[in-house]
Amino acid sequence: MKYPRFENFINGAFQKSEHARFVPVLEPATGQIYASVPESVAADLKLAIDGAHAAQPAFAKLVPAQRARLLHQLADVIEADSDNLAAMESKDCGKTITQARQIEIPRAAANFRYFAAMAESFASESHQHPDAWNVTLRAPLGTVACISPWNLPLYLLTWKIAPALACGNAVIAKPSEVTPASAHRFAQLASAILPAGILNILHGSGAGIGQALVRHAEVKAVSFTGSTQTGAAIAGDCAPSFKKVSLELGGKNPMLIFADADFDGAVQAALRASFSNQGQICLCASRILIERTLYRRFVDAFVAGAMAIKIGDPSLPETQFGALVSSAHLKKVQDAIALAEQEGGRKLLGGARVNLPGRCADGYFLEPTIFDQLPQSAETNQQEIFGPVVTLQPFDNEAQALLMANETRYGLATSVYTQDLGRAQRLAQGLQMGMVWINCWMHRDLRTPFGGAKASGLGREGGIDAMRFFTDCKNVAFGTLG
Ligand code: TXE
Repeated sequence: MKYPRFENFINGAFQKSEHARFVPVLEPATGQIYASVPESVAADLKLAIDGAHAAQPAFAKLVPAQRARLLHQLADVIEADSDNLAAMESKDCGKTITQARQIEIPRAAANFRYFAAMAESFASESHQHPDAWNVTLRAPLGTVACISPWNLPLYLLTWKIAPALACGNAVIAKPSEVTPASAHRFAQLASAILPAGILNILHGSGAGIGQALVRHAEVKAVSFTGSTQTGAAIAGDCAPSFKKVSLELGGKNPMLIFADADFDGAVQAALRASFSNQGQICLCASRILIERTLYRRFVDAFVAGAMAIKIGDPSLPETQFGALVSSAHLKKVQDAIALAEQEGGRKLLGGARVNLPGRCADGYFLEPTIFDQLPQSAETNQQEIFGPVVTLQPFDNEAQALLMANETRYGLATSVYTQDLGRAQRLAQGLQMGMVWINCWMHRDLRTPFGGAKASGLGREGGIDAMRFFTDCKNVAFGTLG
């Protein structure tokens, strides 16, 4: 059987990668192959680098309003194609069509709208001094790499591409080889808008074309979202040439629920935070810490809420919980569940693969899974699982909650549920995280810095931080004469 091929998009055209092998792309909800992508090789990279290098100077010379216009056009075509893109994303990732349609594809368009506005409003600083007048110039870097993962494919790809283009760079993007469909479609849509060479999309594995891209001397910066382990390897590959690198990595995010919290609101937030996108969002909460006086009541409500989540065919609008992204990832999460049992955890819900009838019979479905009675030191409470597996732990007071929240190597995000403003302020200062939400979860405002502390990353993206990352600055001091 012949499957559609998601060819590379290089220098304004879809290019057949003559030397490449093709690797299969599977639909997680069915386990069936439905497309293939090239395992790109050095010749493909050279073509992309040459095209980007030739096109970028003219792109950098566009006035901000012209670049903003192009970014708005990219948002327009995503919006016009949103039903199709959402269906593709759902099929490619196993995510629910509702999540793709209501959250991810609109957000991909919003990324371009926001950074279109940034392109026009990004201002240089000037510092006056009696002896000199300082002006900080910011220039695009040239050619940059955007490497994105499989959990929110178009949402995260555009989160990187949009600021890179807003600043006047040429982009070589490498989407995850597991979920290449929406990047391919986006290239089709962008081909009529962007000058040739300004956006290149290379498909293939991280170890192959991903590493070659990161190491290439002409690539001036790497923006990466993915695992902590891969982030460390990329940082190492960037170091010899002092390449700029931005790393958005894994997490083991706690949610802290105090006895004075709005109970129903906290339970609903904990359910969304634990099981949205089958727990495959870096911002998902995977450790729920609950004040002991509330513990039993919370456990009952949380387990009941999780039991009511509707697992099913992701393409159906009523489905709330779809498939995991791949059989390899399903196995990884199943191994983590087995480990939690070996570590003495009490399984309160789930843990088993789900066998759906009909077309999804071979899909990678797993029940929402809840454990408690695991010590803080257990691997299950320390290592990122990145699936629908959450642990519950009681705490006795604020100091203990803070200690437990901070006691992993990660530091991405946390949520605190309390009505006590003083406590919220103390915790916001004490939590070693890149992002703290008080009485909310995953509130994302594109103007705010996004990223993690400790092993959760390096640098921040979003807002002005992204514009600073994708530009180089030079300070010019004009001495005051006479
Ligand atoms: O991620 P990788 P994987 C976590 C999650 C998951 C684990 C592994 O725990 O189970 O990572 O997932 C490319 N040079 N997250 O294997 O390896 C790769 O091709 C250049 C958290 O998918 O980090 C893909 O495009 N590129 C996360 C991207 O990097 C390389 C989201 C991510 O792959 C490369 C996803 C290399 N040496 C997984 N190696 C989050 N923070 O949201 C790989 N790649």
